[in-house]
Amino acid sequence: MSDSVKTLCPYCGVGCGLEVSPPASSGRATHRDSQGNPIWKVVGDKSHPSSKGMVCVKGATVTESIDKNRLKYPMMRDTLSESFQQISWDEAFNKIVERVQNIRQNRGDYNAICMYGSGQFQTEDYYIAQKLIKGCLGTNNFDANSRLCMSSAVAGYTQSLGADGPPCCYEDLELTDCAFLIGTNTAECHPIVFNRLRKHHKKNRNVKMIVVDPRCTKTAEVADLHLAINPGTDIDLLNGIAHLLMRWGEIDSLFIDECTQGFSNYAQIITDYPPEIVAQKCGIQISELEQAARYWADSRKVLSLWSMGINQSQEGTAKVRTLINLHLMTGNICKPGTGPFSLTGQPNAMGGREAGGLAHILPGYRSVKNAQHRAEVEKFWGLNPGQISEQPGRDAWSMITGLETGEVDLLWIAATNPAVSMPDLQRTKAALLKSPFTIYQDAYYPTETAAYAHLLLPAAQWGEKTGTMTNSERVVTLCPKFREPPGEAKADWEIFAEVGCRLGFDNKFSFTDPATVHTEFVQLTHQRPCDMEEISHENLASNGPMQWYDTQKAEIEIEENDSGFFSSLLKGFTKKEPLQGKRLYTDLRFHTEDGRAKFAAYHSRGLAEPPSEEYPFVLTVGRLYGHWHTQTRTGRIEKIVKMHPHPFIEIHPRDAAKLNITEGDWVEIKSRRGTAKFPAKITKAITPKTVFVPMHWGALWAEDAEANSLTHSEACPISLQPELKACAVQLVLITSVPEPSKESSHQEHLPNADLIPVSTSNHK
Ligand SMILES: Nc1nc2c(c(=O)[nH]1)N[C@H]1C(S)=C(S)[C@@H](COP(=O)(O)OP(=O)(O)OC[C@H]3O[C@@H](n4cnc5c(=O)[nH]c(N)nc54)[C@H](O)[C@@H]3O)O[C@H]1N2
Ligand SMILES: Nc1nc2c(c(=O)[nH]1)N[C@H]1C(S)=C(S)[C@@H](COP(=O)(O)OP(=O)(O)OC[C@H]3O[C@@H](n4cnc5c(=O)[nH]c(N)nc54)[C@H](O)[C@@H]3O)O[C@H]1N2
Ligand code: SF4
Ligand SMILES: [Mo]
Repeated sequence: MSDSVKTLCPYCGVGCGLEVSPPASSGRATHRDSQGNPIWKVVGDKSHPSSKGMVCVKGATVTESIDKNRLKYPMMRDTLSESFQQISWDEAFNKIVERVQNIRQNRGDYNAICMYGSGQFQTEDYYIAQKLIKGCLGTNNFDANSRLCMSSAVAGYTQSLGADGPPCCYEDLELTDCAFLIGTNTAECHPIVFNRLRKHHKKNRNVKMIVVDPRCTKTAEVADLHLAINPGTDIDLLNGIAHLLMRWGEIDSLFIDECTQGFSNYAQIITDYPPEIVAQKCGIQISELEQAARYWADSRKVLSLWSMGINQSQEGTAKVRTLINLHLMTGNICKPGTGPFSLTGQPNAMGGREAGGLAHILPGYRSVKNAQHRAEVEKFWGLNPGQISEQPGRDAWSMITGLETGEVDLLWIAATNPAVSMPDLQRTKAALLKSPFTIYQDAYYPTETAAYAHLLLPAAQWGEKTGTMTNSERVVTLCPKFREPPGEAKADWEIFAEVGCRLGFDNKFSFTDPATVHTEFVQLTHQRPCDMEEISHENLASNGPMQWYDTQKAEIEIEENDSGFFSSLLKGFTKKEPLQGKRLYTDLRFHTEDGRAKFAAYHSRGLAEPPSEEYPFVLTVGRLYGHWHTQTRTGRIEKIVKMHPHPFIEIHPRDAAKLNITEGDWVEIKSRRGTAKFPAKITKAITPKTVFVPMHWGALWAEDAEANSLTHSEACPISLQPELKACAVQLVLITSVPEPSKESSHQEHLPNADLIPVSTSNHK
């Protein structure tokens, strides 16, 4: 495979290495996709440290989608009811510049301009977008779909440990003796992380796996203990475990005294969580709760994994911090095989955080609210002091409300499909319809969001541009360009840079290639917690993937490993289990002012929209193994479509019986905001009084199966992450079966129209 290219899978945050080779490279017949395009070959990259050659079905089939239904040329229309007309890039850039300058003229500043980006950007794309929007335009109105995904983890790490950044690494999956998986369906959503953990679990009988999830997922099926808690009761559970550990004296007093602050308030809070009350609130047995606490108590190395069941909540930050509390209380942090480990959703949401890709942060894990941080970035970018605003910009949802109130004049959406993935879709779509000017920069056409765009910009995607991505364990991988983009598609960063130049900032965007963009970005990480000093395109190309860690602390850990203070705190961890730069905080000092990690004292608040008499069920929304989000790629891959041919609703047999619903019956599901229809899948895998639907079917892929027509926008007040995991719904059996029937293939919905009709009345 000499002509093969090593790269990273462009799907999930596990960040598996792939080796891609041209369609006709091996002398065998060229495989073609259903549209006749030759398919590039993909295998796992055995040399990638994170995945060691493993891939899941998504990585293995990714190239089957890259030539289908691509957006190839800039397209423009004046109003949403017109058809798009192809235009040149020159016209497209002129149009953007004219709009931006008009806004500045009318409003006096650029605060009516918003960019909504994505964890599917490469770091170079993210960085240039920050420089343009936050630097040159002086507005912090850049947010990404990570707001819907990882922002509670970001807030939790930052508040508890002093900085963002998962402290663990994947090797910990093979070193732990108790894996605590909460709000994560790792088997389906982070399959290769799960493979690594599961192998270790199977091989070592003493290793325990606890799964906390209202559904008995593929992950929960193999756990030693599955706690099927009621949605939204995680804080009760975590405080309940802490209560028992405290009662049993199973806490690490030395670690608490030497390395943390705020324990007494927390200790006070957890007195309110005795097992009788907690078990009842969570809907589990007292014995199950005790068993979970027992596993924590008996394990030397507890590793927690979490994702959306924790983050997507009105108390997302509190959930994250309460989970971190347990680690601090038991000293299960800073050591191999232990720690709180968030599983990142998208392939480069981590790089986005490093590059400052949310409305309240700046590159290098800096904060827009911190005057020194702003000054450092202003100086580096050659801007006047005060040019970067001290106000956090609009988060994703407030871009939508800004359209409602007329405060947003231009919305630039790139690499995300909000007309499917945002909460409260009817409201989202109505707001998008009001937008004076929407730019939509995507790799595919059509997508649901294209229906709301005035200007479509064709983006080069994975494999068509060179850039870097960072996975959940802080490993940075170079993703080289291995083919030409279709038509006139351009890399996202090039589009942003060209707009910057045409707005008169040409001296700030005179990059010749993505390697120089990366080099500039890395300088902004210097001496920051995410210092990437040694990482460059050149080094990545010659050394392979590289992990960042705290370069300043790496030395201390080795020198002081054996001193009295450290060895007693480290409780018998010796050089046999060396502390390496692979983990953060191995010197037991955190990025807080006094170096101590902070306990948080939170009571549980439960769901933002609890079930009621009228809406008696809790709806939860999540993912299936084969599909990726809004299906722009996976909906076009035969094998995956066969695997998951249509949407469905999971209902517990007891609830189904009460409503006379039998397997395959069509059910209308209704919330305070909208309705949708699904065939019923009756299964004990779901907790009674809770129902589940997948998030993957937007308006182009099925009729009336949009999960987010039901969800609400209530968010965590700290992270501003919406509670996409739960809302109150009612179920009604549909007696006359709607056409097309549930057997209908997705092909009937496969979008091909030149103009997507804009429907304002999808849901009555
Ligand atoms: N196959 C596939 N993999 C993916 C993706 C994909 O689209 N498809 N997307 C990627 C992205 S961006 C993300 S963010 C991740 C998401 O990865 P996950 O978070 O693992 O996936 P979800 O299915 O969204 O939700 C996880 C679980 O949370 C549970 N849950 C719901 N409410 C609660 C609660 O109140 N408490 C607890 N403890 N659990 C609850 C749900 O039942 C569900 O099983 O997956 C990534 N990987
Ligand atoms: N109810 C509910 N809603 C949810 C969730 C949930 O669990 N429940 N999960 C939330 C989460 S965690 C996430 S991450 C979001 C995901 O939601 P979205 O971000 O809307 O989903 P994707 O389908 O991944 O959209 C990515 C888009 O980027 C395009 N694209 C791919 N590569 C490139 C590129 O290089 N450049 C450009 N310009 N475009 C590119 C793709 O064609 C696609 O249209 O959904 C959120 N919404
Ligand atoms: S686990 Fe994630 S990164 Fe790995 S192949 Fe599957 S989708 Fe890609
Ligand atoms: Mo995500």
